[in-house]
Amino acid sequence: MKKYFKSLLLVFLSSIAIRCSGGLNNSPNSPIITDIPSSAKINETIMVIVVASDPDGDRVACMVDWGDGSDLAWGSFVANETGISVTHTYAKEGSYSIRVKAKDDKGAESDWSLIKTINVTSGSNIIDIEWCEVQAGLFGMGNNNEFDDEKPEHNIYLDSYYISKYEITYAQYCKFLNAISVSPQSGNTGVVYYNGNIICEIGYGNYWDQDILYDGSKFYVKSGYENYPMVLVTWHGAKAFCEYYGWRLPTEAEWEKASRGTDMRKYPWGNTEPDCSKAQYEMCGGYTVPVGTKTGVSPYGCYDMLGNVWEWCNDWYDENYYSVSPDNNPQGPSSGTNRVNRGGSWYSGSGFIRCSDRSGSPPSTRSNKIGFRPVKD
Ligand SMILES: [Ca+2]
Ligand SMILES: [Ca+2]
Ligand SMILES: [Ca+2]
Repeated sequence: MKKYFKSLLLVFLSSIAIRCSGGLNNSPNSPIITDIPSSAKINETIMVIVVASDPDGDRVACMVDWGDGSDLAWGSFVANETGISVTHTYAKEGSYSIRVKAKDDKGAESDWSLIKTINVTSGSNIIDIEWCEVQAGLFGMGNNNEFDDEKPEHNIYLDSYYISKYEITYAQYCKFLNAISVSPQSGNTGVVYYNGNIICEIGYGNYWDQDILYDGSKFYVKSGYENYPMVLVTWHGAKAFCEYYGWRLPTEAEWEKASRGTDMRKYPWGNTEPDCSKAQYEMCGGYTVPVGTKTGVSPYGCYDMLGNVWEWCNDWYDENYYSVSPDNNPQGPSSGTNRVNRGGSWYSGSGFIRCSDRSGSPPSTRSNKIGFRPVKD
């Protein structure tokens, strides 16, 4: 009996010894990339923040796979759960997948982290955008005399920003499609996916003469339509374009201020009714026209804020939002089913050709009446 206990004790002691010598070491968890820019320029130093944790509280080191074939190397060990900043520069344009792995100071390695994507563009401004500056300050938003979703009129303060003078054109969007190395789903036509979302549709059909086409390796614009506004682009596609170049979609408030300025005017040009010299809408016949053709310019110098194509905004659409909106840089409701469209299109009757008119569509909508324009801070 005594001997039995003695051997049990020995087993127990030896298991402690194994523990102390590290025999039961656990691998670190796969690290988390907590901060990464969505886009960068060639040769720009980018910084990514990684956090690695180890179940045993061991010191940890990380290895980053930058997705561009550069050598993999372990960084220095730091204390468990420390934010590690790592820097890199890319030599070529492209969309890169970044992932990270950790090891603890006993040599055990984690799995790779979830992948994050970064878009690297050439140092020059490869999409030529003319920007209109909108100064910081208050403006009156909404309209008490029109549809319910425009009520109540309310004052909003916005920080300064720049908005594109024109709607994004086929030529500009085509450049983007070629830069991100995607292709249409069905051979040379159909929808185009990027990062899991449909971003646009090309080869739309016979009645819609204008289009982007695909020759099997590159996108190109059907001749003569280069300066027509990009359409059949989803909210995801508008957003992806903006983010690729380091810009963003306007908030609904930013769109409205850019279109009407600060004096509560009904139209970008003032309070006189629209006509076909000022905007492209239903009365004028035909479809879209080249951006900047119509003369109804806004107080900040923007063209086609009304008509030609509706424009995607970043916000979710909520018809009651104006009664609960914060008065400082509102970002829209936190959830919804439709994203905001503003300004009306070539197909809209004059009642929708007003700066305060509001509308929305599901973010996956592809319409030949909806395009967009970007903003930047
Ligand atoms: Ca460990
Ligand atoms: Ca427009
Ligand atoms: Ca409306």
